[in-house]
Amino acid sequence: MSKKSNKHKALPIYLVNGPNLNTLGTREPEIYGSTTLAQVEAMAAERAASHGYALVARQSNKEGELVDYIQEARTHASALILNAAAYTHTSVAILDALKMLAMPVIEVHISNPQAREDFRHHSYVALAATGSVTGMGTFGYVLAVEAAVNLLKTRASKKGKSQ
Ligand code: CA2
Repeated sequence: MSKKSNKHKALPIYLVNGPNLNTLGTREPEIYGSTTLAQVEAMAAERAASHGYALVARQSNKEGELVDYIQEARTHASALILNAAAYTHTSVAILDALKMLAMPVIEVHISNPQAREDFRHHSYVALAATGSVTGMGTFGYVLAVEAAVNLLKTRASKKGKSQ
């Protein structure tokens, strides 16, 4: 009979994308590039795996469903990477859900919202995020994985020192 390993397995990194990002790579390539969401998720999963983390990818066009995914992350994830898309600029519900998380939260935007229309300059997500990656194109998701892993390592070593 095979013995079960007691070795602690890290919870996955959650990658959550908001409205319209399911059509990534198919329109406005001058702003958002030509990489599809499936390719973005694969790139992020590959980078997470290189650090020993699984990646769970979710996308929804519905605000309430995004809140559900954030709540799911609370118990099932070690870190959250979030591009809330247009809800970034409008959703107090997403902000309230994010405030319940005690883990690294990385806000991602493919474009640089600060260089665009005024209504994109305010981010509710930023009020609860650990940090943001913006304006780096879809490679920003890979940078976000690096940032999440780095924060997790720093938190783990701080925890180890205090024990
Ligand atoms: O730059 C980003 O990643 C954004 O979160 C994208 C949102 C926009 O409302 C934010 O201000 C910045 C828009 C996503 C729309 O999805 C598209 C998908 C494919 C092509 C064009 C838009």
